[in-house]
Amino acid sequence: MLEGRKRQIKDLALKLGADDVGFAAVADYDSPLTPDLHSIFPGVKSLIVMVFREASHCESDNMRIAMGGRLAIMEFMKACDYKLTHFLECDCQARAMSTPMSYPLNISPEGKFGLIGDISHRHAAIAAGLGSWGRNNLVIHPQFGARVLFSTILTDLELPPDPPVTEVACNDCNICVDQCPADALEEKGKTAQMKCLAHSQPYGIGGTIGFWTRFIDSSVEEQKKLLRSPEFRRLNHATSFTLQYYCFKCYASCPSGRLARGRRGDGEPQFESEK
Ligand code: B12
Ligand code: SF4
Ligand code: SF4
Repeated sequence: MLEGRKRQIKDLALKLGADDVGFAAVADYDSPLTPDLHSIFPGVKSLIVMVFREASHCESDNMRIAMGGRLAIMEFMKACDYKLTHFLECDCQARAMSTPMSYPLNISPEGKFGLIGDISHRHAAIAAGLGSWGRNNLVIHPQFGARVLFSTILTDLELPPDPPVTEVACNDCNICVDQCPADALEEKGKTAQMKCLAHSQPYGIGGTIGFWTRFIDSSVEEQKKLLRSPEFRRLNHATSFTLQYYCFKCYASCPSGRLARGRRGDGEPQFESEK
């Protein structure tokens, strides 16, 4: 009965367009820095994690192309989240909650000003048997590699969990570390978040605070110039369209999954060297 439900949910997620889906019991979600899931959803029993592969726009040096593609996948992921929660509530008589794939974030001090999500999709993906940690601190899917995004749905349905991935997909080639323009991956197992942030989101909150601080300290003539500067235009653009990433290097340069085609189970080799 429970296996049948799980099969139905999995089929729907794949039919909607997810590249893979995994299931975890709430007890297996082990993310020390993020809130207890019961504080979000009392009675939560299972996590359903969907995987979405990102296409090659993330390799482009043109950040409007890279970010435009990211915005498209994010929109699509949100629609899949909506449809799956709707199915769980209407067809399975369960309670279900979708969770933000990245934003909104808790921007108060206890959320480290937006550096800690209300749920960690990487830890959810690990619990749901969808990958292993890479040197880039991203979760690498056994078939599709690091270039995947995750979304997580919480439900009070008890669903049989998937076994964890035991093989490590990262081959320690160090490409991600060498490619990081901010030297944010020097320490194994820890991203230097502020270094990454300054580089990957120069027109985020840090850039905005920096701009307005300089603005306040400037003369009226300098202020007029600042308001016409490319910097202000970029800040305004970023605010209008949501946060913009200016770096995808550790994600796009990772060779894992580069050759994978199709959906899970097709058995494609993971690394170029395995071909
Ligand atoms: C805040 C945030 C950021 C912050 C902070 C990142 C961070 N290191 O935590 C900044 C802005 C720096 C950032 C950058 C990026 N992000 Co981001 N980010 C998030 C967000 C919203 C919350 C993450 C969070 O809560 N972190 C705090 C806690 C959970 O992390 P932690 O417990 O300290 O665990 C860290 C380490 O301890 C380590 N770790 C934990 N256990 C273990 C065990 C082993 C063996 C190892 C090696 C490491 C390890 O992993 C974590 C990484 O630092 C998530 C979405 C979400 N809600 O999950 C996306 C998310 C993590 N980001 C993502 C991506 C893709 C990126 C970027 C590539 C940017 C881009 N252009 O897309 C970079 C990659 C940076 C990097 N290499 O670490 C994806 C990752 C997908 C994947 N395949 O893993 C996510 C999951 C979004 C999504 N919905 O898919 N991000
Ligand atoms: S997103 Fe860019 S700056 Fe941040 S860790 Fe990855 S390569 Fe470094
Ligand atoms: S680029 Fe190499 S070292 Fe970095 S995560 Fe990918 S396989 Fe591992």
